[in-house]
Amino acid sequence: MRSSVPERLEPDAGRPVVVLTGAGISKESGLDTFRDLDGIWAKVRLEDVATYEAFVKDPRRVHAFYNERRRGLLNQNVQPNAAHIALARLERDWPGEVLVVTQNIDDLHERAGTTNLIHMHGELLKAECEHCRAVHVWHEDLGRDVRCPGCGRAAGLRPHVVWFGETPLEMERIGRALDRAGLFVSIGTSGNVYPAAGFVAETRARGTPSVELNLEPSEGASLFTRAVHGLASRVVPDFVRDLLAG
Ligand code: BJW
Repeated sequence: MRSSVPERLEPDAGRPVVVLTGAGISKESGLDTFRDLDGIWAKVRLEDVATYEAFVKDPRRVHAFYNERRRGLLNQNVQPNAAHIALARLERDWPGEVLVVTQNIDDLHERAGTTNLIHMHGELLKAECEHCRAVHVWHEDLGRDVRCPGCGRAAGLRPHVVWFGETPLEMERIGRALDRAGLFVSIGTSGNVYPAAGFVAETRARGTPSVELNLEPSEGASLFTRAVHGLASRVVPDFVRDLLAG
């Protein structure tokens, strides 16, 4: 059987494998993507829910948007799929470091068993207090009347997510990992949103091999060393199996 890992991609275990994931990896778990025809931005304008300005203008609307998505994520039918599970296996069985950098705010990578993980766009199951800056694990609906369990003040809690115009989380750690990476893998992301969309160009400039695993060619598809297009639940387990087989 033909390997899905081309020869040029066999990475040095002394350098990290950096995996970027996006909404496409969670689609088969029942969570919507953003820019597909049936995606979130087809139902709601991003300017109305995914900027700080929108939150200041209409906090009830923004809270309602994230409350609905939080309830959806906590639905028992939403579970990690074969792609999340394969990445957890890669971290467990690969002889070197595997770092998963996810743009997703769901917790499906953690639930699958991935531990070396950065949520660069935040986490839906956390809330941040604008008064005391504390971040709390949060599974309930948020609203203006809810008090921060840390400082006790109302009207300060917001979803712990990164909106347009805000700085993504842990960028220095991501930058250091990309500098050292022996392989960059991008899964289920359309390549529209920066800085994540620029990671492939950064690694390419250093001569680091890269692979895209996505349903269709992303915006940056031509920059990858190799691309495999198909459902994440199929192409990711195949890729991980072949990488581990050497
Ligand atoms: C499947 C599949 C299956 C489907 N199997 N695949 C001009 C130029 C450059 C940059 C800018 C610019 N103007 C403004 C900017 C900056 C801006 C930006 O990028 N804007 C663009 C729209 C141009 N970026 C920002 O503001 C960011 N901050 C920033 O840049 O700060 C400055 C800074 C940079 C660096 C260091 C320090 C400071 C913040 C971006 C915040 C993004 N936030 C959101 C919403 C919040 C979280 C949430 O509510 O969930 O994050 S937007 C939304 O898009 C969400 C996602 O994480 C993000 C990426 O989406 P993703 O994951 O790619 O999803 P889709 O739907 O686009 O793609 C899914 C893919 O899966 C598709 O290709 C499908 O085909 C595929 N797929 N099913 C495999 N089964």
